[in-house]
Amino acid sequence: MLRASLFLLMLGCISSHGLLYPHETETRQVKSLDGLWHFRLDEQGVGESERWFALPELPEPTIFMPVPASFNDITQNITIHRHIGWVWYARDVFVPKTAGLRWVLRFQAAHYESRVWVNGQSAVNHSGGHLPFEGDITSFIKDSNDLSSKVRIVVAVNNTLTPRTLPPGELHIYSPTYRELETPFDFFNYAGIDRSVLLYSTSTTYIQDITIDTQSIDYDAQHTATSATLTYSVTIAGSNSHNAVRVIIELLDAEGMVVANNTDSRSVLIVNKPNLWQPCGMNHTHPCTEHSYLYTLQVTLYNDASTKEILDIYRINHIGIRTIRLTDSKFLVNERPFYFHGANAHEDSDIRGKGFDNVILAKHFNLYGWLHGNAFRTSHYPYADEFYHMADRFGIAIIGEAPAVGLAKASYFSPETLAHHKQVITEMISRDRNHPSVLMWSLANEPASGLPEAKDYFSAVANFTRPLAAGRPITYVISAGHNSDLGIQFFDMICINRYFGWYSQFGRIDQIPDLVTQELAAWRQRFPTKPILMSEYGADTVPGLHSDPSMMFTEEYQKDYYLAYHPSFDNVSSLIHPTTGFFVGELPWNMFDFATDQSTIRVGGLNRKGLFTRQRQPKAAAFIIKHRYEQLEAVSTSHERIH
Ligand code: BDP
Repeated sequence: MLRASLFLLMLGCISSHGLLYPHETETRQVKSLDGLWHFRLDEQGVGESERWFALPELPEPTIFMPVPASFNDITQNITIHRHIGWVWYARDVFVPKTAGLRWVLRFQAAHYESRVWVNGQSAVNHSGGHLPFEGDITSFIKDSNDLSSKVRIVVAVNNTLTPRTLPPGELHIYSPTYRELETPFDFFNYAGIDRSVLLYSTSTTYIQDITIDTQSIDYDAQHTATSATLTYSVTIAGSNSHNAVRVIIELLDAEGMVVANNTDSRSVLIVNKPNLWQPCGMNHTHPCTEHSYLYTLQVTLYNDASTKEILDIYRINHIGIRTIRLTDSKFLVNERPFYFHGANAHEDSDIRGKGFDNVILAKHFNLYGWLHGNAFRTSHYPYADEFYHMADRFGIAIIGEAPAVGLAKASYFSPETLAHHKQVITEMISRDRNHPSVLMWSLANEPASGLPEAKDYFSAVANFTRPLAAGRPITYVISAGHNSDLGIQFFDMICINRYFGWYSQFGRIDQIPDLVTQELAAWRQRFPTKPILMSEYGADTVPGLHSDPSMMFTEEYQKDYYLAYHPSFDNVSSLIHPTTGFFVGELPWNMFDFATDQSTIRVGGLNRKGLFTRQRQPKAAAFIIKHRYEQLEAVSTSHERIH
């Protein structure tokens, strides 16, 4: 209860409502606005002063631009590829004006600064590249008897990053024709409307937000779950929300049978003999090609106690009953040790850039199934919602990461950045907290955490996030040394990225085992009560390049590199050594090759540390990792209750 009320208190300060996924139901229509939009660059940055948002058409030259997609790689035009600044999108749509309905225009994400006009009037603005935003556009919709009832949507998006954005960046203007955006992170700054645009309707009194958590699970002596207690809260908003509305909350099992219900907007649901959500790829759970057990939460809003007139229905079809608990040395899911073995990823693919695509989504999960990979970090920003829906279904664990990558300088740890960091953490948790697959929040990647400024900054980030964390441990991912990091003391887990034999000890596979062993031992010594995860390790590999003995960049080197790390992991694994181990997982960098800025270390503008190419074909090391994960799945875990 204390946690819930703190959560509401925080929401009072920073608005994050309206992040429920736009599902279609009996009372809600969803209209996709994906497709080809009119598009143009605004190289002089004059669009707003020239009021392009109010014109019947964008001024020429325009081209067709697919939505969703990053705009950078769609054409052969290098100016579009490397454009920094404003771009404009426009399209028309017909929306029926219907009494009692509100229409909401929803952007699943646009990178980075967005301004949206509807019929020439400002409708919504947003700052941040990886989370949804929306605006109620009902007042802009004309009567359908009016033959000019079309709705014109114009969007301006600016990809310029600054020392105050997340991720940060710095624009250098060297001459009128030479501008560069310095990006202190290792992926291409793809931009545009890179996730779907939706129009959805709700009644004017509507379900605005739902939170649900597993509070506890009871077990019998065989560790079979006998009952579970879920806490939930439903927020109602709109015209009639303060009057006599009635809400019915029902939990449906996979067959659609109601297994628990309640009529309070904030209370508990008790489920007898629950089927637990399990992460895949453990000896006691299912393979990553099969599904976890999911319930559906159905919330029905009636206009009064007589329950005659339904105002709104909303369903969350990915409710998983499970608990998470950390001990000094283990990551427990449903009170049994969980071991993260998957690979990090990026939202990145040919032509689309960071553009969301169901083809890439389905392939992503098929390849994790093939690899026996049971986890990924949403490095280095929150991914499209659909990734979380799929992860819930397959039981793939997600470490949800905030877009705070590249906090590389003292000046970036500013009060303005901290305020924005809190905003994106609030938006991320509000959007993702109901997904059982999200097992941990990572609040930054490789910040300069050895700088004195980092200490207070991360203390503030941890204090802010802890009451919102919805039962998940919090962490950030560390590149600093075990004796220099100043911030992780405030967090729950140690996640380290290490590149022995790649960014140091070039070509010296033989040096890797001792260095990894020493590194893990040193962190353990400093933080004896925090489990440790290897959150990145990897080597660039050009597919088809071979050598024996293995040399850097060859497929053989990538294989040898991974094989050299694993014995040191196994020596301290919490799975293999239940009483002495403290190491809870390994995430290679990266699952797929991905685009970066051009540089001398990025052949063809790609980071080539993928186990798979950018086209999703395996390199030799993918088979090494697959074999290892098959073996890890065979390690059985104790079902004794662990204290
Ligand atoms: C790590 C970063 C990751 C990079 C990787 C690399 O967390 O974003 O892509 O190094 O250099 O330090 O491959």
